[in-house]
Amino acid sequence: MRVFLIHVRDPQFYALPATTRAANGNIRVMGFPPIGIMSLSAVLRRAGHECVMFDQANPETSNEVIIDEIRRQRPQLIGVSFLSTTSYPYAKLLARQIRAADRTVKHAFGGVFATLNAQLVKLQCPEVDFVCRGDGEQLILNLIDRMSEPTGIAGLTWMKDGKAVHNPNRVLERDLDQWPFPDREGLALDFVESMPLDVPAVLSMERFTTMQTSRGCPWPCTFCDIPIFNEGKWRSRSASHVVAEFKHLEQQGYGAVYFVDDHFLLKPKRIEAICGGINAAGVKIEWGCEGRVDSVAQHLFPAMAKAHCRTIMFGVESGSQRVLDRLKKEQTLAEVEMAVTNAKDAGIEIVHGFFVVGNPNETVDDFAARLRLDTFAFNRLCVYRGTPLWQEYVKRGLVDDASDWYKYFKCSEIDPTCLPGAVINAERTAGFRRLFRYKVTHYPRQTLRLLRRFLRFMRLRDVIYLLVKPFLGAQRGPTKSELLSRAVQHGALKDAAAELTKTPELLEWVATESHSERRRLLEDDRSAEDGAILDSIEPA
Ligand code: B12
Ligand code: SF4
Repeated sequence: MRVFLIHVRDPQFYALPATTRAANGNIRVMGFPPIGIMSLSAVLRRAGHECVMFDQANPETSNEVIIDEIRRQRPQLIGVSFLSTTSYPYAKLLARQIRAADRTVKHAFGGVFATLNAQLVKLQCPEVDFVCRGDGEQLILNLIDRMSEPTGIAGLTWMKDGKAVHNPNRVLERDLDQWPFPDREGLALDFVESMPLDVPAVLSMERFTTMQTSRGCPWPCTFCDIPIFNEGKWRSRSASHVVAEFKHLEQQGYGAVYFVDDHFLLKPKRIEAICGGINAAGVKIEWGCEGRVDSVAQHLFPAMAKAHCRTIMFGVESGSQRVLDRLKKEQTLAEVEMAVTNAKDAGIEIVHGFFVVGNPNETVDDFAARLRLDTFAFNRLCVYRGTPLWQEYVKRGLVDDASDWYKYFKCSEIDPTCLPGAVINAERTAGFRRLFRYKVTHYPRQTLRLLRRFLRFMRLRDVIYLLVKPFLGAQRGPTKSELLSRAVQHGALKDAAAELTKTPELLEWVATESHSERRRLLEDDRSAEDGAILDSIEPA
């Protein structure tokens, strides 16, 4: 079967480098590759299907170009993938155009937002035949086999006789090694990971790609929807499978890899085996990952550095223990300082901190400046449906689940317990100023080394932009995608939507599942250090 897979992107996250063509003729894009559709394409090709991918990060794949290709190549299935609430409006507009161009082609949505809001999305987008929930690899194969009668396909939401049918969830697949490596060669794009991304991850001008070595995170942070998407579970590929992909990538000419895992630093033995495998294979690719500051794998930071890990990103979130507790982050400020220090002492070149500002009950302080972080990002806390925070706001009457489900909000815009937006922006700018001053005076050598790395891999103009960007002042008013999100109103659907908004029971179930998953993981990978945190995961 001929299948089209389209990644709908949020335009603010991508840019083109000065020379937009690579030596092989590919367009070069600064950004992350669409690993979701690349994973599906690899599975489809292995099963003998023909698959054509489009990534809208590529400026040459506008909706019009895709529609022309649909008319020309007549695929039987079109899979549209988008990550989040912010790209839903764009996916919706594309879906309408596709349906207008071809009345018969089957059309499916997938990704995190579609999964968490499947029935509502199906209701609001009649032009989409199927909403696919959760992992897509086996699901898309099943769908192709039984497209005209999808009754028994787990994980599918579809329409039968005018009624939305919500097939049961799929049983979460733990064997991730069964899937082929993502199809990175099926798109004529070369990605580079550098400015002007908000998060300069591995920071290199080498050919860049992402890899997913594990899925999910069993923690309860109130603002995050990873736990609900993964039903509170953490699943991983084996170390040997990951190392084999590293070898494959090196052969393909990649020089930098970033793991999109939600929590890479979870299982020490697996990390040790991955690092040992990379070294044994002589792979020189530089890589980066994300993890929690309370990781029990910190003794492995030196081994990671030796295996060319250049970047570790931590979810620091806040310098106030009160705020961390309020966000149910289950981490202490001492753990933050310890993790950052351990990573720097181990020789990790870029240690990055994600912060959220505009939290409920927040005050401002200088914690960020005291940390030995190299780079940092301060994002305004936003609330998305599917998170415990959204549910709290529903209870407090700050959002209406039935009419707001496809929107997202900056917390400070709707929650009176947050500092006002203007104060947050002023504080953020002042905070950056203090941070730069502190870095230059307390860690001059570390700052200089980082600057040298910037200048080695980025154009001077981009480096200057990176440095002055925080002081340019916050953008006023809602962003384009916020406006679009709010413009796709369907008042008539509100009552039907109210029937379908049943997140609370689901959230309680996910919390229980997360808890037992953490126990399972500890028992699975028990080591001296693991024992120390067994007590800390008892429910409060
Ligand atoms: C990498 C990443 C990014 C990259 C994306 C780059 C890219 N080209 O993909 C960047 C940095 C750009 C980014 C930006 C943002 N992100 Co982001 N991001 C992620 C992250 C960490 C990993 C995504 C990923 O690559 N997963 C790996 C692939 C293999 O999985 P996948 O895409 O889900 O695909 C699988 C299934 O979903 C399914 N599937 C997907 N599509 C389809 C289609 C069909 C037809 C089928 C059958 C199946 C299917 O099959 C795939 C294989 O199993 C996720 C967290 C997460 N774990 O998902 C957050 C996440 C998706 N991001 C999130 C957010 C909020 C954002 C931003 C809005 C942040 C901001 N403040 O601006 C922006 C918006 C970006 C946008 N809309 O395009 C939230 C979404 C929450 C929500 N409900 O909206 C997440 C869940 C993080 C979180 N903690 O909450 N992000
Ligand atoms: S630790 Fe990170 S990925 Fe895990 S639930 Fe919290 S914010 Fe989400």
